[in-house]
Amino acid sequence: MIVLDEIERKYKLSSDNFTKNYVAQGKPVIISGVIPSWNSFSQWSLKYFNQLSPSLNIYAKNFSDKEIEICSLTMGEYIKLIENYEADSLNNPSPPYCHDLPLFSLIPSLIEDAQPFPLDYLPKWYWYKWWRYCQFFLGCSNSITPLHFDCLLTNNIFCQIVGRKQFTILLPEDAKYCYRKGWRWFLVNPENPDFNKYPEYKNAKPIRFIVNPGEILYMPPGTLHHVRSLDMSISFNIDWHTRKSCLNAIAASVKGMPPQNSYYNFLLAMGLVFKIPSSVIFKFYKSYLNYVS
Ligand SMILES: O=C(O)CCC(=O)C(=O)O
Ligand SMILES: [Fe+2]
Repeated sequence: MIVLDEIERKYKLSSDNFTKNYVAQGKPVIISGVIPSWNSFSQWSLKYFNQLSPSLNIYAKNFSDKEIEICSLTMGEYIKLIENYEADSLNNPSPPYCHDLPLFSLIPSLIEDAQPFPLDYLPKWYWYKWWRYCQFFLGCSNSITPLHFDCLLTNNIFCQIVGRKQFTILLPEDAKYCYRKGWRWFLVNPENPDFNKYPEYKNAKPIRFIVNPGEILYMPPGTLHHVRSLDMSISFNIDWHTRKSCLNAIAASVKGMPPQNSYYNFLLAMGLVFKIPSSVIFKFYKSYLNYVS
């Protein structure tokens, strides 16, 4: 049974409250009242990105049952595909999904549009050039990210700037009912579960809600999520560890985490646990941001 809207919503949550009642408890929450004061909230659109950087080379993904296919194109070409699809979705193919793009590093003028970023939600280690850890998601309505968890078992602060997204999430303890494929993907489609093929999914407790423009979603490590864009959408996230989540993630190396992921978690532990500054660690971590696991 799907539980609708079984997620807490808080207005301008303080960092103490966030840390004590959500991060420490492994509890998701939607936070409003932060993004609406950012320039991005009133200014970002695909047209705006196109004006800033029409010839920027980007990549986009097609998710199929078997694999993730990656294509490369320019921002200008991509935006044209989206505009055509949004204008007439019957006669234009669904564009690929621009997923996990480090756009703050590619177009640095966007950084000032996401201020004041709530840095006090994050460990201090991330404060220096925090935006380098962010990944963008640009896509047309009906873009879908299939069910998965974030591969380093990080916390996720997900910022929805333009358009709405429907999330179906499951807490980590329900992973065993969702038919895992590899390390991070799951075979069940929570929007239309095939109970004949995946009978155990009947035991799972999916939670479904909409994240509106201007809202932040916090997901604890290991939260399974399936995401559907309800509109043309612009979002970005920051995946981050606490000392505790980082050590838990390293412990997961013996539970099938791919060695490359363990390497990135080891780097983050060097920072969060052994206090090596992020200016040193980032050089080695950077390749993670183009890594499709
Ligand atoms: O917005 C999406 O489509 C996917 C988001 C996601 O998977 C994430 O932030 O980890
Ligand atoms: Fe994710």
